[in-house]
Amino acid sequence: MYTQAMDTMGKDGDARKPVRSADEMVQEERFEARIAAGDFVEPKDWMPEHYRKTLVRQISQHAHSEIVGMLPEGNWITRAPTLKRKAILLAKVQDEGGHGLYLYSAAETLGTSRDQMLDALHTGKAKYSSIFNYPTLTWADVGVIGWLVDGAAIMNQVPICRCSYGPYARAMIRICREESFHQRQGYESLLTMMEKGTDAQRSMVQDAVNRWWWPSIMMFGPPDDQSPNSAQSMRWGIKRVSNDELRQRFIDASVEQAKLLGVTLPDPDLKWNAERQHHDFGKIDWDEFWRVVGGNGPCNRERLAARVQAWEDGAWVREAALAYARKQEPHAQAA
Ligand code: FAQ
Repeated sequence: MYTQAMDTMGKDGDARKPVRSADEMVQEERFEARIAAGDFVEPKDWMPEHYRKTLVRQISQHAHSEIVGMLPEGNWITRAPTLKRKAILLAKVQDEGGHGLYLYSAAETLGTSRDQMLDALHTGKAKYSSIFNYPTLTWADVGVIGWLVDGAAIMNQVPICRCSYGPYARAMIRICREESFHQRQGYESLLTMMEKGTDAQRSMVQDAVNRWWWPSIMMFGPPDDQSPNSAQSMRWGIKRVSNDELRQRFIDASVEQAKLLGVTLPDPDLKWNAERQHHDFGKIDWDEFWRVVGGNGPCNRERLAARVQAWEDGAWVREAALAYARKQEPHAQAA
């Protein structure tokens, strides 16, 4: 019982800092100095445990978002209106799968295995972006996901190319280039429907914009004053720009793009504020956001079930790959 007084390591939720050895303090000072100098941190470098955990949390959530994010659009591959649109959509959905794989690899360099991360996803312990729990009801949803969802993703992810953790930053450079193509193809698909389509197609686009606008601006996460991870992540250079600032930049950019497209954004309070040099916007329904993040959005159960099913269906591939690797071992040893 008395040994409890010796528990100096600081438990979860305990604000006390764990006691550190002189060696650790020197390591931590060196680490902070490298962050301050803008150097990259690499997998074998010493890093504080909390920095490692924060990165695994964010990168694995990001990876899960990419692979769950394949589902809403994947739903339309067999129903794409032309061969050209089908080829574009196939490539886009495959790209999202590739992003998930780069990101799982980046997280693995921090000492967490892909199996551990996937287990957390499949058992509902891990988060993934709220946006992918909404349904894709019409073909216009596919264009709107490209325009708004990929657009929001780029706005959030370009600053991560300067993240202090090298493997994450490098993965983000390629991801952002591909996301940029995704955003353009979505916008171009909507522009075609708006300029050359029928009245029914134009109202289909407007309906999709009405349904995706608010969830898209929620993607940036809770307001800064309710974002428990932001302050430390910004100090460590994991996040470079705050949730609210990115949201504002995205709204300002989208207003102009909506005008060119000829659609209305579904927010009567959206207007230019000359003093702030930004657009003011209406109240975001944070209750809806937390409901979706908490597992009770329109498609949460369906999305998770689809990922679990894919994992189970792939069991034979994993078994075959392992059996093949075992068969190669004697050859490798002999060589
Ligand atoms: N959904 O303290 P903060 C894409 C959670 S990829 C669900 O502000 P943080 C590509 C947050 O995790 C889209 N949960 O957290 C694509 C935290 O919970 P925790 C994904 C959310 O980490 C396009 C809690 O709320 N992008 O779209 C969300 O500092 C089209 C408190 O929040 C990334 O992951 C949310 N929207 O900031 C694919 C980018 N927001 O972990 C297919 C990298 C917040 O403490 C088709 N991630 N939460 O239990 C980030 O930049 C950050 O992690 C944020 C959140 C900004 C998402």
